[in-house]
Amino acid sequence: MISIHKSAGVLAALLLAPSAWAALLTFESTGPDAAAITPTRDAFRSTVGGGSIAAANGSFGGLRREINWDGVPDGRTDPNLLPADFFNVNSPRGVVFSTPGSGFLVSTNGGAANPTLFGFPGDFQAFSAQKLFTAVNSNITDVTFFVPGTTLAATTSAFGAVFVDVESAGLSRMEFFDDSDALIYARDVLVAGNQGLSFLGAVATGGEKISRVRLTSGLNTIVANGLLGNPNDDVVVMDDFLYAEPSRAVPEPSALALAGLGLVCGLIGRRQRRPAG
Ligand SMILES: [Ca+2]
Ligand SMILES: [Ca+2]
Ligand SMILES: [Ca+2]
Repeated sequence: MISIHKSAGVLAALLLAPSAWAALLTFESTGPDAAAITPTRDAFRSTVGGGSIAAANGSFGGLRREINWDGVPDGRTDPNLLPADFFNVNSPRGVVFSTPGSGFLVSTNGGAANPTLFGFPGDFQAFSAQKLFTAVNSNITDVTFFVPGTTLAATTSAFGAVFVDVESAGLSRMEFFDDSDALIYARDVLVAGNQGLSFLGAVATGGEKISRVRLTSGLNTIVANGLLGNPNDDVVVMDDFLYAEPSRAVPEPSALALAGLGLVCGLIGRRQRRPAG
């Protein structure tokens, strides 16, 4: 099942003047294997800048980034926690994670052709072989954006992710917040069935700036390898993250107009002196 369409964020419409944001273009699909969602992933890639082979730090032509977790070294994979800032420090890609839980885990391949991902042999498969990602002791992962390798706050214009083993409707979702922390997009992840894969991505088409992405992955939690937070609810983990290149949050044009010409020139000068990310 594949669909691409415009989706207004209904909740945000209740909170914001409709003119504050227009619409975001949704890319979503689900199915039993990687082939089922790859066309949608590819359409999302094309819309956000294209490319299929990553350069250093998951960069595609300076237009977008990806994280597939597969290159995370053994010392930072299950049972060891992944540092929240790994993808802005160790491999600078402009994202830092946070969670109400106790950290993050990347699964290990353990040298096996078909590793038992997170210790659950019948639940997960990789979209990109072999590693997956999850929060620990929580179903919430927040993603915030930085100019890659710096502490300068940034925003993105698009984000997408692969979800693994979504079996219950309404429990897994993706939400975007702007730099005022206002909700500008929310959508549930499509159900894939046991061990299936789901892709959900959205692209801002009206200049919306995404400052934070909240990923809710099921209702269960992974406490440790092979150990769930409760025996009953849907456990969901994630694979590839894809997003437009984070760029520095800058004042609105109207604010710039109020500033002196000298200040504007100063900003441009500083921007030009910063090395390319
Ligand atoms: Ca399952
Ligand atoms: Ca992977
Ligand atoms: Ca599940």
